[in-house]
Amino acid sequence: MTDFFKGITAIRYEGPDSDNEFAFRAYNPTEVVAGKTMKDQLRFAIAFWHSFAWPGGDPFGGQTFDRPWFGDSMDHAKLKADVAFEMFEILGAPYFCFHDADVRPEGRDFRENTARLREMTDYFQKKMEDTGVRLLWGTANLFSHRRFMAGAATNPDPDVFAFSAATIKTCMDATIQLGGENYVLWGGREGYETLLNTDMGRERAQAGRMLQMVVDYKYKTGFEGTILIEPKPQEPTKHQYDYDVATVYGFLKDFGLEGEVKVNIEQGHAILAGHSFEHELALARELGIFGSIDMNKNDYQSGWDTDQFPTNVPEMTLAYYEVLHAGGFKTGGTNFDAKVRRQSLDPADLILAHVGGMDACAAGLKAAAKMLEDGKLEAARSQRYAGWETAAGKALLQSDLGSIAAKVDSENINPQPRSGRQERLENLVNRYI
Ligand code: XUL
Ligand code: CO
Repeated sequence: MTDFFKGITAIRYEGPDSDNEFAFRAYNPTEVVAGKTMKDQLRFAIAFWHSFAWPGGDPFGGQTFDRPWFGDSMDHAKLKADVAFEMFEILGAPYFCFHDADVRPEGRDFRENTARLREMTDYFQKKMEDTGVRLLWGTANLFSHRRFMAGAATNPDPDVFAFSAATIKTCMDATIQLGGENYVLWGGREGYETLLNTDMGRERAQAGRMLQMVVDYKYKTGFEGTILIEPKPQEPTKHQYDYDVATVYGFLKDFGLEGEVKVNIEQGHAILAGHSFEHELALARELGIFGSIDMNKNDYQSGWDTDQFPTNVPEMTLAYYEVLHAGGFKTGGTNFDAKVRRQSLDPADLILAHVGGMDACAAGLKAAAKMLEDGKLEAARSQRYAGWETAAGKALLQSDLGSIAAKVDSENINPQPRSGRQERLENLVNRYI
């Protein structure tokens, strides 16, 4: 045991009336909601990078956190892992997620990076066996080091493509060794700053080829998890090739991979793309590529990726409504890709940020389940489209412009506008929260 979280004991469910800051009010892991326990519905995961690797910097200042594991040695990396697993246990979090660069110090070259990642993977494996905590997904950090400044797969330099492919292989190997349920590819710097120096067609083709290699390696190794792409519109590059769910689907179709790869949708990225989170979730469901979620919220005024913990229950309700609507998570889950603010220095801040996030998600899930079970929202939606269920409505889609014109003329079809009832539906949703 380290003494980082000294005095903080395991967080338990105490119900909505509890006055204890260190207790869950909504998240009751064993309570059944929509046919499964909340633990199995929500499948919470802790993001290693934000909670343990991020130093607290912003564009105007550097490190604010003073963590005993900040340093470049393998001993520091192991202390970081020790503290992380202590936090997973305090929170009762069933999963975690990591990038290679979060868990091992940067080496001199690929060989040293790989040796260090292997050593840390073995260290993690032992901890996972001891605690029962599992890996939701692994991924490669192909964006922080300066070698990736012009992209990884989309880099103009083939050596960077090679280094990236080799690194992805090692991260997939680590994910497989740890029984990971998914492997994630977030585009990082796969995009461009200016067309003046960019061959967009070539870069997209390189990214498509890299993705095909990832899928091939999945089959070669027998990895049973899901390959996920995480869309994001800007930040770091001005034009990202994986802008949003629709763009990723077009990309997958282009390279024939729409049956092989799904999406990990992040709330903050949806907002940056000018969408609501539920729009992205619903579209992924309709396209058959819904996989997993990164759960945070973005500030609605500041316009960059602030990665804050979710606290807004009405937003969570609409999000988990879409998750339930999609049939719930299969290999996916709820990964807190969220960081405490740079002034939140205390170990307790780290714990309580997650407690609040888990409670907000749980409250949203419960409201969403009530809404789905009650069926009023779906009934209203069905009623709005009822005309398409009639024989005439169905026949229309099999017809052609000439026949339709003749029919509209002969039957004097003269549509009368009907209310969309938006406010009534918004009022209805609030009744479940
Ligand atoms: C970046 C982001 C990443 C991915 C994993 O905005 O969300 O942390 O989730 O690389
Ligand atoms: Co993310």
